[in-house]
Amino acid sequence: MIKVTGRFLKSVARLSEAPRDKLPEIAFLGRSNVGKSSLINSLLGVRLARISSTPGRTQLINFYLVNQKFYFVDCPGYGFAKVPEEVRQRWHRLMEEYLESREPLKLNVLLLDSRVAPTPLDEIMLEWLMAYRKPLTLVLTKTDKLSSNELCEAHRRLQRWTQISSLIDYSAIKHIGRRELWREIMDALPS
Ligand SMILES: Nc1nc2c(ncn2[C@@H]2O[C@H](COP(=O)(O)OP(=O)(O)OP(=O)(O)O)[C@@H](O)[C@H]2O)c(=O)[nH]1
Ligand SMILES: [Mg+2]
Repeated sequence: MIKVTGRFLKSVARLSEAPRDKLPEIAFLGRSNVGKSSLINSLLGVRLARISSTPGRTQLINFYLVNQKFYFVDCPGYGFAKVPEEVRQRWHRLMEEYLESREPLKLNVLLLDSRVAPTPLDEIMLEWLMAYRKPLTLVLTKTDKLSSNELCEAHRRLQRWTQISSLIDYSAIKHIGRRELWREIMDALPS
């Protein structure tokens, strides 16, 4: 088990409010309810990030300081139908600016729900992330809900969808994939 300490630092609505200490950042992205906050809690071994059964709760970018050395960045989810247009546009501006220009950002972790096919918005997010050319890891979430056959099918679906080979099966409930994802994160951090 990797020993970690995490603490919530701040939530920001504008990039100008983000930490200025230049510590490396690992961003967790994906549609609302995909399991970003749960995954962060699983990685940290504590319930720091707020989890809710109501999608679209996290509208701000949340920074968690890990081991005093780097940040986990819990990004606001996309694809929540009930979000007003103005909020959607604000999300777009904030995330585009963050992903495009954030120098300390070292790794993007894109979460996809193992139970459903990637959505058109996942497709756009993937294209965005590939265009920014930062290291990228894909994570299939909630795999505890699938049988092994269903999980194989989810992998096949994803292989048809993207050539990206860095893919980790995760369960935030059973902590499956934790060690593997930590390895990717540690590899992405400057030594
Ligand atoms: N069975 C199972 N449920 C999960 C897992 N991860 C998350 N969930 C559930 O999925 C729901 C959404 O989880 P969150 O972690 O809040 O999702 P999120 O991506 O942070 O959502 P937003 O903040 O709204 O964007 C909650 O009810 C979680 O308990 C998992 O690995 N397995
Ligand atoms: Mg969340």
